[in-house]
Amino acid sequence: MKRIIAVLMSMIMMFTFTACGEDTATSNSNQTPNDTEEKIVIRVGTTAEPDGHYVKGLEQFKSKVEEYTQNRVEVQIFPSAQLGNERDLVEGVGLGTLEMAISSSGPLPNFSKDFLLFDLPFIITDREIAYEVMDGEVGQSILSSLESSGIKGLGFWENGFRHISNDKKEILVPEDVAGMKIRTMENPIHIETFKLLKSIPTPMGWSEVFTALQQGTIDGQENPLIIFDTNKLEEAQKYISLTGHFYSPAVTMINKATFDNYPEDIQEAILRAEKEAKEWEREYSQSLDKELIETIKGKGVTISEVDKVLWQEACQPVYDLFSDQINPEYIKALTGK
Ligand code: EAX
Repeated sequence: MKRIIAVLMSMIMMFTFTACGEDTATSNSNQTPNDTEEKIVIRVGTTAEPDGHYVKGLEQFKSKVEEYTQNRVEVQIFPSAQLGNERDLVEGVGLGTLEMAISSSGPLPNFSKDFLLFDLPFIITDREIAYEVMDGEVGQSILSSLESSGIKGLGFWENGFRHISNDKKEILVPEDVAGMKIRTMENPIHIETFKLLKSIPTPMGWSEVFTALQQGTIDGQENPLIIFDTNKLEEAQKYISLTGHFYSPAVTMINKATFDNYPEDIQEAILRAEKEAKEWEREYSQSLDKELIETIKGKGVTISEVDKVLWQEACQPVYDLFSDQINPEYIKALTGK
């Protein structure tokens, strides 16, 4: 009897592995549907948490793509940096080992310098102007600069205005961050800006940040409130200053060769679903601003308003360090100057 059970168990194991293997094999190829109606699987990676704005937007994208393709496409969402940090995700999409990702624009200058535009401190203060520029010629030209890395940039979603948090003291004026170890994204302008503020910028992938905060190897970080809240940073950070020093777009992207291999009707369904999900995600992200301040205060965090003019003046010199790397037409589109 025992032998029969052992044989049955090994048969079940073999079947399970093979089925997953087939699924993985299909989802790794440059898929095109064929007569056997093989389902196209699109895996999307993100570092954000399941209850965050990226994943809620991706759930909109998933349901729309599956509806518009009559379920010939299945979208699988992998949150919480399961498939790696944002640089890894973008590299994977470029190599074609991952079909899609959504990433804050922060790491993207490592793939195209055009994205540095969005990292200039306080260059975006009005979302509507930002959306117009990102959805227009300038934004589309910046997205297409990813194609040399094998990536088709689909759209600019919203990460949001970034605020500084720390576990030492209330930060009100730029001088207050002097000497603090502040985690930044792996982005040259972010690093130089926090150096300018006489802090100690400490770039690292997102998945390492919570532990580094808990262990005290860094004193603070900077992110939109939704990222702070969905990553439970109140467990390691007691102060937030509403500096809004950077506005982060979040870019959705797909491996270009894989996308180009899809039949036209599936390409159109993906582009339509992404555009609609982008608009939904931007609305959702904006709607969170006020309620998150109350939610996070309710968790014992001190949230301080700051005089943004002081911060803007303190960060301004970083423009001179990078102006030769950023198309002046792009800066004019965002600032009018
Ligand atoms: O994209 O790394 C960061 O601080 C990003 O804002 C976060 O992963 C969401």
